[in-house]
Amino acid sequence: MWPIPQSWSKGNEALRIFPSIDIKCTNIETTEELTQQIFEGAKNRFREFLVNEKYVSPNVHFEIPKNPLTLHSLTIEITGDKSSKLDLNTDESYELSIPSTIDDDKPLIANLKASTIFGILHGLNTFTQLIYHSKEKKESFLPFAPHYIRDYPRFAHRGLLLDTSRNYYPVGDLLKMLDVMSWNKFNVFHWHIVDANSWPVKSEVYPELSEKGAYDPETMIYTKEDIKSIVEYAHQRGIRVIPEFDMPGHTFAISYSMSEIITCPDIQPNWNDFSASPPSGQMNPVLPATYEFLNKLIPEMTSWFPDKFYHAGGDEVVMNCWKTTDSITAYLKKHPNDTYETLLGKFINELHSLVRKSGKTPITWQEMVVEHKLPLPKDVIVQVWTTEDNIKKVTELGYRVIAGSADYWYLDCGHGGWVGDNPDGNSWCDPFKHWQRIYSYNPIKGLTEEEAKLVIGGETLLWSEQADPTNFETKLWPRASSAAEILWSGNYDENGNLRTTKEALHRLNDWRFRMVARGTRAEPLQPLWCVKNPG
Ligand code: CP6
Repeated sequence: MWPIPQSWSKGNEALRIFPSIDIKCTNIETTEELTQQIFEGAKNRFREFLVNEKYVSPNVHFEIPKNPLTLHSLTIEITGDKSSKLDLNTDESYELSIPSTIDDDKPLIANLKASTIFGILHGLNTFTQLIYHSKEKKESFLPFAPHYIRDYPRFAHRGLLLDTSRNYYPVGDLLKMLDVMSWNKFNVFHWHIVDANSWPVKSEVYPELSEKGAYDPETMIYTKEDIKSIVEYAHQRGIRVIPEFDMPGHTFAISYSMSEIITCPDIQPNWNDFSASPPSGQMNPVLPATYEFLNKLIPEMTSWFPDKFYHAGGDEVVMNCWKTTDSITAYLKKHPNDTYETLLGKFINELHSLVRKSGKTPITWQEMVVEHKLPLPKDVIVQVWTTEDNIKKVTELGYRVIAGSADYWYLDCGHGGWVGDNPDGNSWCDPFKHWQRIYSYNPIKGLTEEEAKLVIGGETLLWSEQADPTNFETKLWPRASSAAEILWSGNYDENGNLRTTKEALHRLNDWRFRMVARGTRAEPLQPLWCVKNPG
């Protein structure tokens, strides 16, 4: 079972379960129409698992009684908010009970209750993990009944970042990733959709951005319709899509169509003096044309993504880029009260105010408040990506935090350097973050109770310099599952003991094989021998 429920009691009976099991939600008619659609979809997927999964575990064994009882039906009830609204405050808790004894000749009925449809989705996903196929009997069973599970997330924001700029991913690959995310109870897809290398978004206000800046303007793009279908698919699975349009750094790709607003573009071979990753290029904060661009682009992009959060970027701004730009030097001569830092503040405030005007909350990378010390309003959410101590720094400043330190939760590390001229091939976030290290990350380590309340959750991240559809599933799974359990179940169990990799290993092996059975190219943690012969 992964991620492990907050509270789970189980027994020793094995019940039979058939794909024809009766599933009904007693009060579905009282819910919003879209909620009903989400329920229908979830029910169909649940039944598909019953029909197709036939998962035989290499390490979970159970005995089948001579005359096993059959689970007759699953009764579901939505007890609270009947809407399909999904945001940071959505109640995702659920209660699942599967009895194993009956009075008289009454049928066995399992019960799933949740405040919202999204709790129901989590409960159904948990339920699928209780089912194991028997090779001998060629039937599916629910071992270890009776089950009583009461479950809720430790953190409200449980995200996965994927970068679709360094390498392109077709829509179908993203949809498949959303499925696996939902099984792992992730609820945020942080879509790092554009960056310096390519601009795959087909804007209708500025079509030239992707016509000139996408790897292929016809085939390697995301249209408004693509985005809509991805957002809807995610919502059906309890996942919010938060787009990131990273600015003012990481914007070289804009220069393919609007070179006038990008400073120090692609200066070779010294790109490293001007940006953190090649090609260099930053938006010019002193030009009216830059602000005109923001004023047209941001409202369009915010209108395509319904979520109330919007990531406005803000990482790795390199002042040397602006310092070597003539128009900026000239501007500062004319405006002696301004500095490079006040120009950065002006740019970010302008960008964030456009985000707020669209009714959304801006998210920024940590640099804007930690390194550049911009006095941003406290509604801004800050994503910390360098060392852990920055989480404390940012909460002390009073901001809400998304945690995901590079030396724990970066899934791209350990692949060697991707800049071709680096002879030893290392990159600074090496080594590879194995699942145990990812599992050891505590987003609220060393924080006071008050500070910890500001940590809304975390994200594990896959930057795509060396990932694309051929290998990203293997890079994601099952290591992202490690982060998913920390975010859902928390670092401590219900008795207050630190969760251990020793306890987790058995479950994660089982979960990895189940994901593989579902068609996910999740990589092995051990030789099969070790899985079958746990120490
Ligand atoms: N791209 C963007 C990146 C990284 C960041 N932002 C990054 C930096 C260091 C490492 C890995 C990734 N590739 N836009 C930092 C948030 Cl080790």
